[in-house]
Amino acid sequence: VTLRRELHEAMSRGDFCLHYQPIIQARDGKIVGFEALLRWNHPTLGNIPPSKFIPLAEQTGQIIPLGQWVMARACWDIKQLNNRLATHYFVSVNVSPLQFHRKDFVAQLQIALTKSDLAPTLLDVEVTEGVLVEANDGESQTLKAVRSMGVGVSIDDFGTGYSSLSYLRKLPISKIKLDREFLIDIQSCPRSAAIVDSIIQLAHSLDLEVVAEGVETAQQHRDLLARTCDLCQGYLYGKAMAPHCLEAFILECG
Ligand code: G
Ligand code: G
Ligand code: MN
Ligand code: NA
Repeated sequence: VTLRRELHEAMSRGDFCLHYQPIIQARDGKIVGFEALLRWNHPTLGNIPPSKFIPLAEQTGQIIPLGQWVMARACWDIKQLNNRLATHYFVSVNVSPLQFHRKDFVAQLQIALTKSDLAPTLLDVEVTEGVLVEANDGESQTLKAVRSMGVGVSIDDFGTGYSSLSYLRKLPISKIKLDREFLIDIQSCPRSAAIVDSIIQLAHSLDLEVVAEGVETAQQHRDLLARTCDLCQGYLYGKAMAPHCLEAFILECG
């Protein structure tokens, strides 16, 4: 049986779960939110990475029910965490272009928020640049509707996909997520450092927050802080973890 055919059973079998990776404030290292990352724990094959199964789910259309489940579950989990700890962490949820392009996307967001009772300002949706570069009138309207609900919009993998920046001017974005690629040699390569600098300045001049992804070393953290990066995410602070591990992690790392 191919993985593609198993996706459907996997959902009803309850193979999928969400893990959460901390996002911290660069200036004080405090946790401010989490990115929800989908995991497929297959009964015989073990963990199957999202890079393998997300494309399959997109080909089969399973990404729609799966994406709706992710959205609802992520809002629910973070609301429960915030209730237990009296905190206001946000959750950032990856959205496939196929989900975003559906006309019921905004309604699905609303359902997830209503069922979980999570404040809309504590939800971000992550979309890739492709969605924004190619946005037509309908999609601009969707973005506006999302933002007017109070939900944030982050650009994932910023800087890797397209060179067009005109959408930044036209569309109501709230954060950009600087791709890991630019951090890898920020110390040794003046060109990478210059790109990071420029992206952060561009973002700030447009009132956007910057999240640096894939921060692995204390030196990278210092370099980002010196460049006034707002938020950071990466193995330096914590890997994605199961919801039941979050409370202990937070109490330990604040
Ligand atoms: O940590 P990681 O291997 O989980 O993530 C790999 C890729 O899978 C990332 O590009 C991430 O955006 C994507 N991804 C993870 N979870 C989801 C999800 O719930 N929905 C979608 N569409 N993509 C996801
Ligand atoms: O594409 P997206 O940014 O949504 O996916 C995040 C991916 O980056 C996940 O696969 C996650 O496991 C991975 N990731 C998160 N932090 C780090 C890090 O510090 N180093 C590396 N190499 N990967 C990371
Ligand atoms: Mn992401
Ligand atoms: Na990313």
